[in-house]
Order: sequence, then C-alpha cells, then structure tokens
Amino acid sequence: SKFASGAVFAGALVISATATQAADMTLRGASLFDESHAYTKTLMKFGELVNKYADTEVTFDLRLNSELGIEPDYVNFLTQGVAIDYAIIAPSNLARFAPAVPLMDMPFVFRDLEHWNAVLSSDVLKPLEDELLEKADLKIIGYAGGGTRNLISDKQISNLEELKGHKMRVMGAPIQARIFGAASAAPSAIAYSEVYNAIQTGVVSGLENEAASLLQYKFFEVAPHVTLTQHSITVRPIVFSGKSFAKLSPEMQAVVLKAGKEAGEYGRKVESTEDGQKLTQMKDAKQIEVHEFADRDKLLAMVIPVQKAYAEELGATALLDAIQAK
Ligand code: X1X
Repeated sequence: SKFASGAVFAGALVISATATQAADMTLRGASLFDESHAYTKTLMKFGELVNKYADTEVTFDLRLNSELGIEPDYVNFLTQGVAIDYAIIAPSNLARFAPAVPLMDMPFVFRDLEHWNAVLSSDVLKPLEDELLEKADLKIIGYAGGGTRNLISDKQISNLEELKGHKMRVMGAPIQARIFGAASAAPSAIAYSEVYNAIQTGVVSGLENEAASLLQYKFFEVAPHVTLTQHSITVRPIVFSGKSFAKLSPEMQAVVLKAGKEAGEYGRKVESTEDGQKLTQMKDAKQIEVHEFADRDKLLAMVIPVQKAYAEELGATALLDAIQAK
C-alpha cells in the first residue's frame, strides 16, 4: 500500500538540556507526500525558517509519504499532543472537532485565486481559528495551498447530465457530501488512503483533487479523465499542536508563529505556480484527458443555497458574508 497504517509512538516534542549546553529540541511533523509536492515543501520551509529565526538549533523530524498515516490520524495525534507536533490538515478533516472550520474549503467558496489570496492574507478566518483552538487545542500558524481541485473520473464528464448520479469520493466533512449531492452527483466519504482501490474495484467512479496529488498518487491509472469544474482552491492550514506549543519558551513560540506564516505564504506561491504545470505535464504525457465543464454557472446556482443553509445552521452567516466580501 502507498499508505502506512498510522503507527503510534509517544513523545513528539523532545527537549533535552545539560548544565553545560543549551537545550536541543526536536519537532516532529508528518506529510502525506514526498519532497516534490508543495505540501511537503511548505513543511520543509517551516523547519528552515524556524532555524533561521531561532537562537538555538531545532532538529526537524518530518515523516513523509503517509508514514504516520493520513490527515485524520494527524488530527488525533496533534490534539492529544502525541507522536507529532505539526502537520498540514485540510479544513474538511477538522470537521469532527470544529464543525465550522470546513467553511474554509467549502467547494465554490472562492471566486478565483485573487479572492482566495485576499482571504488567506487577511484575518477574516480568525473566528474559525479560535473555534479550533478552543475545541481541539490546535493552533493554525499559517496557510499554504493554491492547487485547484477538479473532478477526476474513470469516464468523461463534460456537463451536468453526465455528472448526474456520478459516484465520487469526497472528504469526510458533511458539507462536502451536501455540496456534491446538490450538484446532482452521488458522493460518499472514503478515507484518502482507500480511494485508489475504491475506484479500481468500482466502489466509486472518481474523486476530486488537485493536480499535484493526482500526479503523486497516480489516480490517473484508474481515473484518467479530469473535468475542469475548478470548484475549490486548496486551503492548507499549517497546524501546530496546542500541547506542544505550550511547552515552548515565549521566544520560540514567536519564532514558530513567524515561520508558520511565512512558510504558508511560500507554499501558496509554489503550489499555485506548479498547479497548471503539473496538469500540463500529465496531459502531455497522455496520463490524463482534460475536459471543460459546460454548466459551471448552473452548478453554482445549485450549490449556493446549500452553502448558505450550512453557514446558517452553524451560526456563521456573518462569517460567510465576510469571506465573500473580501
Ligand atoms: O482529498 C483528500 O483527502 C486529500 O486531498 C489532497 O491530496 C490534499 O489536499 C490533502 O490535504 C487531503 O485533503
């Protein structure tokens, strides 16, 4: 399997000191991908920046390629303060702890890259960050992302008629299934590590994802059609365990916050630049066939009432309005 089964081991943040030497510190992180993915590049940049700004040397032990499981595993580790200190977690994978956080990656919430950047560079998401800290003891220290999420399927989908009843995997947050259900597809929540097999065995006919992740996990081997629904621009919060953060000195906390913010900005530049290049690379290599989607405006009209209802249920209408006003 391309994915490990979420090995658990205790003791993430390790600080040791002797009378004669300053404290050594090790911070452990986890990534779904290898070094070629902007996801991992962001986390590596975070480590570099911490060492640039800190007075003492910090050792970064970043476990790649899902060695420590997938994002829902990372959430459990971080909230308990075991195994890892930091990771990237898709907002939809935080739904279990903080139901409003998936507003951040709700399909069709951003108009375009400029809107997405304006939101992530502002403090408009602060109420969601506060909710996450309060309910799960998780601290968002920066925002990376920037890949555009499209449909990836084992058959061609070019319009609403072809989307109708399409069995597709979605992330675990209820809002994801509601949006794609309203768009007339037949969504089901399946763990990311199971998606390739689920398509291969016909449980579903596809998923939705960014170019970099499609390339890395070779979903095109079982689902070679990409439909440019451009329904999401990926938001990748860099999340630090509140338990690990509390163990840091005030100086080191300031360094972590500064490095997290800057690593997020760096990750946004990298991923938004690489996204189109990776799509073209797969197209040129004939790994994928790319299709326009004829009815995007109709799709938008179908999902907007669901977005509004979701925000209202969570008491987050003002927040959704503030995001849209950016
Ligand atoms: O769909 C998923 O579960 C995953 O998709 C991507 O590859 C990543 O953005 C990751 O964060 C996760 O959300």
